Amino acid sequence: MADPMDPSPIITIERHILDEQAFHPQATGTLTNILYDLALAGKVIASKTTRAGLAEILGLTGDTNIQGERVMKLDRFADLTVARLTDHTGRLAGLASEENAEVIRIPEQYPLGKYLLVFDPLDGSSNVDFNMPVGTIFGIYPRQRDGGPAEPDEFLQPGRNLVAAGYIAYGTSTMFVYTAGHGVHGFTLDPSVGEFLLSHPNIRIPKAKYFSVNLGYQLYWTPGVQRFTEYLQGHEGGVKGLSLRYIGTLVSDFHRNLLAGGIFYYPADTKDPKKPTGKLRLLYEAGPLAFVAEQAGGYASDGNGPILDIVPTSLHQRTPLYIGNKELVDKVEEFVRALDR
Ligand code: P6P
Repeated sequence: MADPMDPSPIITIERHILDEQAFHPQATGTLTNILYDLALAGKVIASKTTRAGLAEILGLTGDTNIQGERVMKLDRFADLTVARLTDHTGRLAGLASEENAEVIRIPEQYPLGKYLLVFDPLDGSSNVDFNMPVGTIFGIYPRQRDGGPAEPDEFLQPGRNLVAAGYIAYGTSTMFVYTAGHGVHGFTLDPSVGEFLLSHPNIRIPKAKYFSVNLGYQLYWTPGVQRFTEYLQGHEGGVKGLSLRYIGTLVSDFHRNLLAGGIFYYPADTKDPKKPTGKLRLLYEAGPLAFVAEQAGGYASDGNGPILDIVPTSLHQRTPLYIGNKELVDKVEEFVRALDR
């Protein structure tokens, strides 16, 4: 008879990685601690996103970021929160953020570490004013050089080099989802104890139920992508029974498709000079989520080949993104090869 006083196994992020220690023989605990730093940042950001309407941090700062996007107050708060909770620990040699044109350097008074952090501090921030879900995306790379602060070129690594990646989804609950190369694991924040607890071990993407795309731009897609969209809608031998779900926050659309099965895509836009290679950024959006997708049995492509094989040429480079069930992502590559070449 189980002891009623014995709590069910409470598995935190730290305990989970320690339990997985066998997979990480080289682990010195640094990676664990970076994930823990990010989990703390997530709790701090969540404390604001759940009260955004009250905390007078709605609205715009009046600034514009490198993307040419108007910076929301919560964007700036999230960006500073991640940077301040990770820049002094001696675990990182530099950071790259969607909100900062240049690499964020480690302040001189702090030691340098052996990892690089890339992140989108508040993905979907334009939705904050409408009480829609938002998220934080992160990726952790190994340094390519020893000594001295990380220079921009050290960040231009293919996603295949990622040692860990994941996201924090600020929705009806706050979830921390990560992979360190041995499966994908989800933790849900228990506000009563202020800790992320394992709730979704070994996530594997199930059979597709959804497709997620902004059909408002359909006229501007290539013939191959238009044909793929018709295929998803069941035309001419296409897939039957998929539902369209689109929130307009990459993290939320990806998270639903990861847990329920489906594909998200944001194609290149042949008519918008701002989006000739799509809207989403390779280094700190598509790359980290592609690592998660592949670790969960899915796949991510730019329409021609794996996102994880693309070597970035600039920090804020954009890419078309097709991510989710492998059989659906393979299909869009087939239509692009047949109709767009
Ligand atoms: P659209 C949010 O602004 C974002 O960067 C992603 O989170 C989201 O998937 C996409 O843009 C939505 O873009 O053009 O459909 O509004």
